[in-house]
Amino acid sequence: DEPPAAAAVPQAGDPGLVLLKRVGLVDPTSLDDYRANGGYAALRRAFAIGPAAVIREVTDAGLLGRGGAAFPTGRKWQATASQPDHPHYLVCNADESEPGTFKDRVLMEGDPYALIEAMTIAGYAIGAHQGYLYLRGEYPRALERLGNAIARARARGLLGEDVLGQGYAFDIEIRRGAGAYICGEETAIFNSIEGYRGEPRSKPPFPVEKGLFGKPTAVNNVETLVNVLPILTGRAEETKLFCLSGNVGRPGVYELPFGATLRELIELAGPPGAMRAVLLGGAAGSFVRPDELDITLTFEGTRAAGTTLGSGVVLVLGDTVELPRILLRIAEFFRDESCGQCVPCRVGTVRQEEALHRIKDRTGADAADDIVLLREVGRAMRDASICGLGQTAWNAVESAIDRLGAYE
Ligand code: L3W
Ligand code: SF4
Repeated sequence: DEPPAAAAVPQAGDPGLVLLKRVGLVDPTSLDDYRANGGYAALRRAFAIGPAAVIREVTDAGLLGRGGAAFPTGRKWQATASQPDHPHYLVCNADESEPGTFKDRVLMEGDPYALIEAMTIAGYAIGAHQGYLYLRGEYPRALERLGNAIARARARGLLGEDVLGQGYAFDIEIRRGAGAYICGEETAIFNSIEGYRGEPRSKPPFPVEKGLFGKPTAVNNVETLVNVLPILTGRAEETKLFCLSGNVGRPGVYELPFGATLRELIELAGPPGAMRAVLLGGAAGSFVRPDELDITLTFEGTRAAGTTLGSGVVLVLGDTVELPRILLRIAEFFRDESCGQCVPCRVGTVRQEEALHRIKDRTGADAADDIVLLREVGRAMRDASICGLGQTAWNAVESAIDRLGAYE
């Protein structure tokens, strides 16, 4: 089912907005409206400066991937562009399944042409002629709007054999996920598009070398791609989207310049109530305490504080939550979503959930043995799992034990 409408944009019209500037203001079905509001200026500039200069500008801007892992986008594009093997492919990861993440949905529903333009620029930069947009299956409105945007762009020569009359061929196909979290993992996306089970592949080789159909592929998150538009049109200020939810007055997607603190973000949603903790980075992220709200919301700032910015999830837990139940829910999620391909994750996620069940109502010495077990299982999952799901399945539980004193 489509998630509930938590994706309000409380800041619509704020002049500080860069990525969300058109969301809520333009008609997302109208190509003319998009063009009247700055649309396709970035693609024109890309054609004017050429693919190498596009990659250089993205590299110089220091753009880091927004899907959670913060890999440098320019480096990824350069590595793909320089591969001698052809064809090259572009894949947009729009699977957005991290619990608490709904920023890409807001971009795709509110400003779909921006993603189509950004994918065209990325395809041009890496020398691809085909792009795939792998869309979360539970986003029917995004599907409709993106499908409409692609069709209109094609009809107006902005996709197809000769984009903007520049002799460059590029088209986009939408593929829908079918509800599996693991299909947001980049190599599982390749398998899914190729018609196989959505199971991750071992890396290396990285997708830049052997990706979709075994060919050089750049995979980028929606927000990452949309960032390329302001980079090419000279809007230098770098911002980040945050998905604020839980015990806050106005949940939604907020856009802030890098450098704001967690406290400042939470206060945008109204005066905060008493809180037990904040989960940063989603189910794969970690908890922080209410006395840690001065953490700077940058990739480095969150790393220095022993947590992660992840995909931008900020889930505020009020002081009445039952933490053991939340942890059990997270563990259940990972057990359910593990693809079962590798032992540490397939078995570890089950053992983690069992241990959390046993200690749900226990504290202190009564929980100690199972906490030792959780740590051992967690270490095995982190060190030996094939993909990010298993590697991060213990993060939130570990942080609840170590930072929040769960079960003390
Ligand atoms: C070329 C190398 N490319 C790495 C590429 C790699 C990938 C990117 C990041 O995601 C994160 C985790 C959670 N040459 C390369 C290279 N790459 N080395 O860089 O790679 P990696 O492996 O660090 O991470 P990943 O497996 O892509 C794991 C976060 O994702 N997460 C979030 C999930 C959900 C969403 C959502 O719903 N929007 O993001 C869940 O685990 O934070 O850090 O492209 O190929 N030497
Ligand atoms: Fe599948 Fe988990 Fe292994 Fe990833 S870590 S490949 S989800 S079993």
